[in-house]
Amino acid sequence: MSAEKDLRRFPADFRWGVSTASYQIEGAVDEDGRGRSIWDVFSHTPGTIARGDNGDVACDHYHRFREDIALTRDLGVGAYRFSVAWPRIQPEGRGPVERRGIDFYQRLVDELLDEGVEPWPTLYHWDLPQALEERGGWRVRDTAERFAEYAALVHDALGDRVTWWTTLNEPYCVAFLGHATGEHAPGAREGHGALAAAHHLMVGHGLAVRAMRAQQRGEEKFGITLNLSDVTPASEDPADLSAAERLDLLQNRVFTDPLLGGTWPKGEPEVWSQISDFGFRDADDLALIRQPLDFLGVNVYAPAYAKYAPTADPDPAFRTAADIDVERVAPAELPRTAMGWPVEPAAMTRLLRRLDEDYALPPVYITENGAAYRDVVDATGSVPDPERIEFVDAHLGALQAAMAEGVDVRGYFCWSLLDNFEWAYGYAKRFGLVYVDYDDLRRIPKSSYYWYRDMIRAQRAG
Ligand code: PNW
Repeated sequence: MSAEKDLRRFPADFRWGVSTASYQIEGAVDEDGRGRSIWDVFSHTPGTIARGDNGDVACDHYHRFREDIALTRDLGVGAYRFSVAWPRIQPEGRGPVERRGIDFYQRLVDELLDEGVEPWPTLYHWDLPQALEERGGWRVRDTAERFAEYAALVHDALGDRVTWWTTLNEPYCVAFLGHATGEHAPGAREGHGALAAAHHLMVGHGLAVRAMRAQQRGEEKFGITLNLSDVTPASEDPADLSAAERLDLLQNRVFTDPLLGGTWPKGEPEVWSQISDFGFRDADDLALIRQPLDFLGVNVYAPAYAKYAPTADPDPAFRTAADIDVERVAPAELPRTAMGWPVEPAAMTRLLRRLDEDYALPPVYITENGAAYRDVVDATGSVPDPERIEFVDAHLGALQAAMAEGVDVRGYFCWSLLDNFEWAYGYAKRFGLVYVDYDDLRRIPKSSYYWYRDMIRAQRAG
């Protein structure tokens, strides 16, 4: 597998990285003045997370970040994507700054720079201060304003040594999993709340980019990360074709049309008016959302196949994303990860091609791609994970195919450096290149870690 001639070749300046997120790895939830986030509250609510797990300790990265950065350095990646926990910086989501929170991220960034790894912070990877949730959270515009203030605070503290700034991670998940299906914090199932959240997240992004650009000191880059899926109709049946359009609209175009195309989301007009009598009209907001982007982060996991499946008994109060008469299906022959997600690398090529056709794209970075498998430590103390190697390798091949067609992809970040708190699935799902033993928090690099390292090294070898 790792004979050098078989390794894939990428441009010399292609950026290699790994990704993590604050609530999934940090732990230390009560330390150094950190306020509570919606994920603390949600994960401590019985019935929300598999096995009753929570992020109180997680990987204890808050105390072990030097060890984790050493692993990142030895992996040979040029970049480390992490997120900043808003409630460490502003425990109440507004007002006074917690200096110790700023200090932690300054130490983290300094350590990364000392080890020759470029820091790629994301300002929001889902841990909203609970105090803001209690004032309406992303359903209200005030949260977008507060987000921009917080972004400016972090940018002011780190802008002298950080070049790459990402505002939001996956506003789709925040809006729809958080407010429509209720699988994620704050666990709401309230129809229009999800669309209100989608709108305010994008407004918050626009305000934050504007605020950070106003403070810009040097060669800085501003972007956003979206989770996008290639959507295929389950059949040629017109009902499935329009089901696929609706799913594409909700999963992708709600965000890509305004952010990249500068238009409100397009799609079947009657469906759109059905699911959105909220917002999506104001021309000033559209201009705000459509800030020029220096890069687009795309998180790619699984393809979507859409089949028309009328909701038997639609709840009029819950007529939204979760309820658009679409069933997600996938061809039975596709392999599945431990998440049950179908694996189809070619879908990544289709997705990137489609984005490139529809929009004038800024440079694209794959900011997450990876898979959960049932990893175990074997008798020799190693963790063989050939399926993950195959998954990543095949997706790199799909990326090369898109690049060969002219899509401007500049980098790839594997999700994740470490096994971590996988949201509603808790610690049961392992996405890491490094195995974490949750009894003693020992880190054990999996075979995919060594494979990824060798692949990156071979690129350097020229
Ligand atoms: C992303 N979905 O989450 C996140 O950015 C990571 O924090 C997470 O650990 C990773 O992917 C793996 O799940 C997603 O249901 C969660 O469509 C759910 C979905 C997509 C992405």
